[in-house]
Amino acid sequence: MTELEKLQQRFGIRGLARIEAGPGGLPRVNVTSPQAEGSIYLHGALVAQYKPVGQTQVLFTSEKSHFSPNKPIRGGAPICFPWFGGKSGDDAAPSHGFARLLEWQLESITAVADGVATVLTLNSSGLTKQWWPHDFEMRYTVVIGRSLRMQLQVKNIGQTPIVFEEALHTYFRVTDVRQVSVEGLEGATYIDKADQWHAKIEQESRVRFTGETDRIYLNTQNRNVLRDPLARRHILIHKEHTNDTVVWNPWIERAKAIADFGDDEWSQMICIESANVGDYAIELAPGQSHTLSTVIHAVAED
Ligand code: TA6
Repeated sequence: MTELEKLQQRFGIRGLARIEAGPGGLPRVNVTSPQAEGSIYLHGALVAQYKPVGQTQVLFTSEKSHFSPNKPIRGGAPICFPWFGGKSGDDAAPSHGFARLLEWQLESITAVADGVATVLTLNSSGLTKQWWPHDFEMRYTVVIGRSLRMQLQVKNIGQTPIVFEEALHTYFRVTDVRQVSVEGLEGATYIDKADQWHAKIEQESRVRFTGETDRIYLNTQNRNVLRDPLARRHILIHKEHTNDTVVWNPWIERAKAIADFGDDEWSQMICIESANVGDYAIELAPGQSHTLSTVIHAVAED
């Protein structure tokens, strides 16, 4: 029996959840529930697809994405941990940390009231300690149902405090990014990485996109609304225990420079990321835990 067959035998749920090989042979959990379908790769615990019944795909994954053990999948909801962006003082370290590069362990798949819950774990190891010399346990719960619920718990199982950054770097699929808007950011201070990292204050109740956008909105706990009028849909993004919201679109020139991103794909996506970065990085004493939570709810408009 292959490893995949063993996983299917142990965790598969007839008619609800199946473990199969995705592109590159990467194992993934395929969920088909009465309310929605979706897929989660063990590689990086990457939620790649989420599609409520009767609606179109909510998440974006690049046609050019790698599907290989030592590269991140481009799209879905990558987990950034234990740093966001580049690692300070270490140019050789992988962008956005190592959690999205490693294979997570499947702990359980269960039918729950609001869908199908998949739990994956990642614990510190000799490999992770090459990059980050701390002892931790991570537990990631993904519920695919009327909403997409993603909860990332980090526990400090070491003897000294740890400080880490984290984000669910979610790529939303949109009809045309030039026609969408994002609400819930008005009044927040943001770092504009596309404009020399200048600090600015968001003036718009509905943020629109007209060029490369790379912003870290600081100390904002608001619900966001992504409106996609051409898709006759809006998406509610609730978040708990996260203080920052990152909004990113590479636009035309940056898209061309990203090898695992199609030159024309920039118009089909927007990243709205629930994060704790910089001054809002998380500090845990030995034995302490923290859970970042994001709930995505797609609302079709008649
Ligand atoms: O979240 C926005 C960002 O930090 C951008 O600066 C850009 O680097 C993006 O993430 C993608 O990063 P990646 O390492 O996945 O190519």
